[in-house]
Amino acid sequence: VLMDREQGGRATLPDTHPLSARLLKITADKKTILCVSADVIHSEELLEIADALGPLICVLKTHVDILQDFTADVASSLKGLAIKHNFLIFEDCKFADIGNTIKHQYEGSLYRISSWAHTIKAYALPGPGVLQGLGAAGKPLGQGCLLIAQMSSQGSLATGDYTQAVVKMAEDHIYFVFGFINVSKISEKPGLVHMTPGVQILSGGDGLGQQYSSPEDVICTKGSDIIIVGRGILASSDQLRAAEEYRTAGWQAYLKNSHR
Ligand code: S5P
Repeated sequence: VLMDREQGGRATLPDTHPLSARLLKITADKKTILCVSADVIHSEELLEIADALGPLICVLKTHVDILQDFTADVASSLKGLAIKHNFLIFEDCKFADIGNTIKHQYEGSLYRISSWAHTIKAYALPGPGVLQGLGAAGKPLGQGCLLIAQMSSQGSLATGDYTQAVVKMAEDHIYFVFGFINVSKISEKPGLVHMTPGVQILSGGDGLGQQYSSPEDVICTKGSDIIIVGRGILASSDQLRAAEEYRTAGWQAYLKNSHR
């Protein structure tokens, strides 16, 4: 299994983005395919979650634009925690504009996202200029980008031909794009990582359009690589125990899938 992920497999292929390679190595070393989505509004809580759940995750997903009290110190603390616990930081700001505007949004503003987030995600809708804009700022820093190819929400318009066009855009820009936000596996390129939100152990929704699938369904049936879990963990009275439950469920699904 580890051979498949790290040595003989995906991580070492010549056109695998260094961030894919790093992420696949982290999953193998820490035995976790869990990305926690830390959607909280206070920085202190964000840092507490990053420190407490850090050992159990491969990626920490943030939404800095929902924090009420973001400062540059929060970003440097997050960076420190990512090194301490060996995870990647994924800032989930929505980039969907012309290249020039999103370049400013990415490297500037209060947040200076390109200086601390290993990855961000972008919509392909505006065309490849999105990747030129983001790449101009992020590539020299070694950062990468995920493209949103499908969404977990009910009635999403990101389906069919649109999804196929996103896959093509990703495959044409593997110097910067290293994976997808997706519902199911959509590319056969081994260097591209598939990350799926809308994951809870119990299926259902949130009444606002979110739809949940189980870790087993996401990994074994839909063929994704990484599970992104927010409220399944955050809303628990014991977040550490819940995170361990999702780590185990995800890892068991991964093992089951890779032994097929
Ligand atoms: O299609 C998507 C894409 C994303 S990035 N569906 C999603 O739910 N997300 C994000 O994943 C969403 O913004 C939130 O941060 C997280 C899911 O949170 P949960 O609490 O529903 O697990």
